[in-house]
Amino acid sequence: MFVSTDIEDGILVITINNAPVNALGAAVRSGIVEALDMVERDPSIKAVVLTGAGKLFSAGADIKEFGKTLIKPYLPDVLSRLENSKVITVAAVNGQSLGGGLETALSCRYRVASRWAMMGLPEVKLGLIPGAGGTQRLPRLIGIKEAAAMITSGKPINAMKAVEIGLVDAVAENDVVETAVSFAREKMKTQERRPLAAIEKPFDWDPDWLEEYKVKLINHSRGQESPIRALEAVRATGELSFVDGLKREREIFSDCMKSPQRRGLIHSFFAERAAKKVLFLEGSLPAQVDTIGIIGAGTMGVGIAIACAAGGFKVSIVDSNADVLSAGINRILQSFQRDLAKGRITEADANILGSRVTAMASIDALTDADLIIEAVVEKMDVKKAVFSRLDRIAKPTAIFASNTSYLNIDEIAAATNRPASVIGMHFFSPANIMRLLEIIRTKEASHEALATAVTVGTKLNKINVLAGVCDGFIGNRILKKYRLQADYLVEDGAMPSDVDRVMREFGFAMGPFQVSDLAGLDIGWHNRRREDSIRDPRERYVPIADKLYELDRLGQKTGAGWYQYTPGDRTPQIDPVVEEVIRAESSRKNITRRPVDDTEIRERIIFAMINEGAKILEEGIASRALDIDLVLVHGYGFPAYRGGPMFYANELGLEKVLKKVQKFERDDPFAWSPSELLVECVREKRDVLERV
Ligand code: T1G
Repeated sequence: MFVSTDIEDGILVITINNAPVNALGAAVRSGIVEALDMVERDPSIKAVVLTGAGKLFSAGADIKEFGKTLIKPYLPDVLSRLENSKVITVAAVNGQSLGGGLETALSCRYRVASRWAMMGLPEVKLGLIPGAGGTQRLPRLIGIKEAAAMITSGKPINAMKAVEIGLVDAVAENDVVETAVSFAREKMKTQERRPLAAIEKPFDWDPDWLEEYKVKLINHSRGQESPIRALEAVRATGELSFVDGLKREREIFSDCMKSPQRRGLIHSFFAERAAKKVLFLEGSLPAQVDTIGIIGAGTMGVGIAIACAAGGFKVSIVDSNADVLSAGINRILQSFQRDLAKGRITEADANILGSRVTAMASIDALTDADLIIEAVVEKMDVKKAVFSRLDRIAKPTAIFASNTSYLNIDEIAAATNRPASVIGMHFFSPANIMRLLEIIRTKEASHEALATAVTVGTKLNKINVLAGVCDGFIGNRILKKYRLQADYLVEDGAMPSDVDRVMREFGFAMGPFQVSDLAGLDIGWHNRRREDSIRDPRERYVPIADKLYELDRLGQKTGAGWYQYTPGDRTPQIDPVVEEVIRAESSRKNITRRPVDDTEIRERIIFAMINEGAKILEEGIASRALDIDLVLVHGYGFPAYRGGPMFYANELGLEKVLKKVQKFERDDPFAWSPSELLVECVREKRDVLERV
């Protein structure tokens, strides 16, 4: 039974009951139609209350149906029936009401929400637009400005905001269904509201505003089409009748459904959920973690502390430098105050969060910690010293995690007497914002230790990705290949601004040289010096960045790096000095600079990422291709609508990718040795880059 009905004194209560998220699959749609047929047949029914079973109202259309032949009744037709019901209809929004779920609520004449209900139209995040009347009904209810913001951002709003803008009529203090039933009884006595379909156009219709909004949207969307297409559908509310507007919405929806961006974003959606299931850890019990110790009150330590406190843990943050520790604690408390000021948390929440964090001057105080995360300087000897000391003072059951972004954690584990309890938890800065967490599976790591890290990561609302030990794990290892190709392209004939532009057009927020100027050229310089002793002599080395570093051009923080900057303005400006350094370097290496077109820039960078990802997969550093996609999308700005490098390779065609890799290999055999897995997939005509 996917839809249950219950008649209470003339009120028909329809409950959507399709675990886990009340998705509006074919059976649910048929169930709603059968319930509405009851209204037609039974004159004793005077009103309808529609709600969801469990904690959600409905998560909308069944995403698993996408790309398959749709089964009748189609959702837009079901909702038209609901909207034109001859009795009053009230949605009792008992929880999250998203996509088609909110469109269903909009097709009811009234809406009553529970205090914790969230309402949104996240379709654009799936590469789609609302396809069951949302772009036509919502603007008619709350106006184009509020509606455009909800529809093009895909962000949900809470019940208080929903009341404020008129999306819901009341917020239930107690049981939302009971409140909705009483609300329906009241409305039965009065002249009921007209259906939204009967409203000619939004009350604040303003085509000029829409044009201005569209420009901002295009600048913000980084090549993602769905927000712009959704705005086209919103525009129809002022230019077309409701019926024609629905047709326009359906046309645009169908276009988006066919788009590669929809495939990429749906892949990203399901990949994120697949990451919650670490198959080899199923059945492994995590350790009980109440207190988390964090060593190092620098940027990473502070971010991790904020995330852990927000995740409900007691946090002991340690730094031997009193000034650093004091500054760190202040930054943590200021973060909670900022959330309070923005209305994200209450005063009570801020106090609770603050009370969870304790500052300590010495790691000797971490005797109660169940999990200890070190975020000290990226030097192996320092980390080893910290861990061997921890070994002596921590609980025998305590689990140790290093936040290192590239050091060998097997080596760190060997410095302790508990290697099975030593893992990596690589957070991404800012650690309280970035959702990605690389959990590093060391050789000796126990399943309990890994399961503990996954459980803690989940409580921190992180996207957990398991990675094996190698230089850079998954993300930084691929990033290194990305950076190398960017440097090679500049030495061959492109300019940094060409490479950055092509990467932005591909969908990255910034290109590699802009990123370098933001992070600081000193970061890259120290990384290269660390690698000097281990760099393979066959690796082509480009010293242009070193030359800029030696000129004290560290990027935005010094007003000049790969670009120059006007004080107070972060806009990168091409600098002739840099172009001169680049030309001199090419000449010193007897490289005859040549025109490098956009296709070569894009393919050399993206295919280098794909090839390295395939090697990471074949080596077992990542266990699934989707894990690599998640790391690049959530840690390195790879456009989600491309799905990630591995999904993108499948979309391009693996044979095409391999052919290009082999072409580039002729110029640089070391940089472009093809992944054996990629070769195998092409040989076996597999269309998905995956280990079998
Ligand atoms: N359809 C099918 N399965 C869904 C689903 C959906 N809409 N939403 C979630 N699931 C699955 C998910 O894959 C996972 O499955 C399980 O439910 C729990 O999900 C016509 C066309 C609702 C906030 O974009 O945002 O309506 O891995 O782990 O963390 O205009 O799920 O267990 O097998 O995410 O508690 C628009 C998407 C659809 C909402 C709950 N709606 N879902 O989060 O659980 S398009 C959305 C979410 C549409 C209309 C258009 C979240 C959630 P499994 P979960 P959660």
